[in-house]
Amino acid sequence: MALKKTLTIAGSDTSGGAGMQADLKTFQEHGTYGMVALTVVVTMDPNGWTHNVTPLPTELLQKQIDTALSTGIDAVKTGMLSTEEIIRMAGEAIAKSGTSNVVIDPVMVCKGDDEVLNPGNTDAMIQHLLPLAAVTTPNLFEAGQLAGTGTPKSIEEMKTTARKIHELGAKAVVIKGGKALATEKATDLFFDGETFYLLESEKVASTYNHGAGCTFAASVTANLANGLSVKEAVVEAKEFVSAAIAHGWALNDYVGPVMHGAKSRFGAPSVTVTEI
Ligand code: PXL
Repeated sequence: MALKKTLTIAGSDTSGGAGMQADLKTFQEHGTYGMVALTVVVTMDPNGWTHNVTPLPTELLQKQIDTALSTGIDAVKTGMLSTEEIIRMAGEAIAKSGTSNVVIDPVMVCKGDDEVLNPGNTDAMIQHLLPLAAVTTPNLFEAGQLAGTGTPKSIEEMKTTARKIHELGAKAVVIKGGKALATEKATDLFFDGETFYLLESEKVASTYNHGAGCTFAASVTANLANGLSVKEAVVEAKEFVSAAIAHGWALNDYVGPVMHGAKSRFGAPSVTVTEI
């Protein structure tokens, strides 16, 4: 039986919760065939868990991209890209792939580290990636950086920000407010270019949510590969990641990854979708 082929162009989170590890686990859970073109390897200092980002040679990234694209892919997502050159290469790869199932997760920082990887990356993502995006999935900080508006703090500000990101070329935008907004529910905003929707689930007390962003975007990617509409894809992704967060766990004293396989094992919390 042929499976839908999903590619992530992303970094390796050696601790296994985020990055391409999250993507592959999530692709698997959605019944798609996962492939990786690896950009960087993130390692952690065992004493204190400071992140170190080691880039791979760009020729090696190109070889991986060529390998994966030669199989013919059904959907692609981007994660941590780290330099302007890599962002440009990712854009070229996506254009060459011929698929319109493109999810751009505009990763700018790792959780816990608030240093933006490289300030020039934001402009490069705007130039090379957003115009190709079927969906882009920024968190509040990333959305504010892309739109040039500063971090949105309310649903109204998220709507303005989403509209700006749509004008930059992304066909649809999900701004992940999650539990960070001062709302009762964990709230994300979905804009399909015409209509705004609130996606809401119960807030979860757990702080073990490492990898949630990657897991959400990878779910959307797999869902698009499987033929869901963009709206269906993001709603299921919110269910999938809500279950994963609800069952987050402590890997060690420093990091608590989400449980990528939670939805199939335990079911998912309900998500409400409201047009606003
Ligand atoms: O969650 C953002 C992220 C993306 N990709 C890689 C990471 C992280 C954060 O740790 O390590 C490879």
